[in-house]
Amino acid sequence: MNFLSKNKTTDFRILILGGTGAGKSTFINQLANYFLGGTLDNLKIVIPSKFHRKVTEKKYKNKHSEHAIDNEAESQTKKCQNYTFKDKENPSNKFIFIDTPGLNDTEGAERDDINIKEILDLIYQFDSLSSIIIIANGTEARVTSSMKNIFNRLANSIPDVLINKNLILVLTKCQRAGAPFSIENFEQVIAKPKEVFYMDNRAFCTNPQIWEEDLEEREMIQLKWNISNRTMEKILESIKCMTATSINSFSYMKTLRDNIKKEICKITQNMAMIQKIKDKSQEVQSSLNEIETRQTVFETSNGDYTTSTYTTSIPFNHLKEKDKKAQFQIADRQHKNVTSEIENYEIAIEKLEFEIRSKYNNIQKFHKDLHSICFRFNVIDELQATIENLEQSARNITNIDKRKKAEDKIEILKIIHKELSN
Ligand SMILES: Nc1nc2c(ncn2[C@@H]2O[C@H](COP(=O)(O)OP(=O)(O)OP(=O)(O)O)[C@@H](O)[C@H]2O)c(=O)[nH]1
Ligand SMILES: [Mg+2]
Repeated sequence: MNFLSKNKTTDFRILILGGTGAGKSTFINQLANYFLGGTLDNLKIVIPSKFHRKVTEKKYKNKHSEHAIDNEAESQTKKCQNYTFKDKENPSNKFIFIDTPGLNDTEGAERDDINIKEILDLIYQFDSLSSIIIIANGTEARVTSSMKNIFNRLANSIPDVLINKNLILVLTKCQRAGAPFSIENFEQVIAKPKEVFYMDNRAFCTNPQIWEEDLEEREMIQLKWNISNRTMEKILESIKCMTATSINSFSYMKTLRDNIKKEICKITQNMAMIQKIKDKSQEVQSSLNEIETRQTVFETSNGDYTTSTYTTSIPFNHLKEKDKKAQFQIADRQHKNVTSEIENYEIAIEKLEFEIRSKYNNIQKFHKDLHSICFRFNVIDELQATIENLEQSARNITNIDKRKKAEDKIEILKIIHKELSN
């Protein structure tokens, strides 16, 4: 079933997501065999793995970013990578699958942040995205925390329309009958997929020496191979039926997100500036107290200055009358200068506070706009996550000054978080 006019060329861009080791890269190998006419005796390898260490297709050589092929605990795919295949029915159409690194792996949260950023930077470069395929291990009953983690963090940056209408779930390492994976749980925790497919891409995951020699084993692998190919065909049909979501909504989301970031950054700067001004103002205030004390008032017959009972380190009573008057005038001048300095500080603080108010209003407005495109987006949760990350990093800073600076920033962000939560 071809829903597209033969004359029109279309690029289908499909983002593959999933936890570490779910089978994303293996899925792409299976896909490559579907497109390139691979067979069990002539496997096409575009991404190397434990049993197939060499890429057989010239076009895909040096493309992959697999590392530590023998270490299953570590994410093997290190970078996002596009794999482009021509549509069998209409070769001017292209399917561009994007393999991504698995998140929440043994390399820690910072690595995940880099991966999330990389995935987002990549999709923001496209003009449209046709589908998101989530690959999950069908033998696991529930959505893993890594899956939840990836999805929640990415879904904040993906328009609802793409998740509601163009999400495909592929369960690997299993077959439809008896797969323990709970779709209900997936729908509750992640989202309702448009379609669910099952496959066991075992040809890439077992030692070929064994099934080459063992007839029964080979029959079983062949059967799974055929099912995988038919499933691929259905997946591609499903993708073709999906309307691509224009990247305009992505770039608009990105603009709004960047705007929020800028406003938070400006508020942070203004708050830091206010603190500095307050410190300075306090210093000046204490010098004002000192001047006021010194501005001890003299009373004279002509009444242009008055006397006080106060005595300072300057022994006023021993000064000549004209010197007393000079002292008074110096103190008086200083008093005026310092008072106006304090007033200027107050004006500056007021101006900065006014700016902060308007930044908070802007954030609310951007947040509302973002929320209408992506209901999962929540600036408060994101800020909370940023604060937690910063707190974790701050704990590892050994330099006292740098640590204090980081802690001050965290305090400011906490204030912003509180303000936005109200
Ligand atoms: N039996 C079986 N094993 C699979 C299947 N898909 C993947 N595997 C195995 O699962 C492990 C991980 O597969 P990958 O394809 O590298 O997983 P990935 O999602 O790309 O992992 P990262 O790149 O590390 O995030 C490998 O040992 C594969 O051989 C499948 O459908 N059936
Ligand atoms: Mg991989």
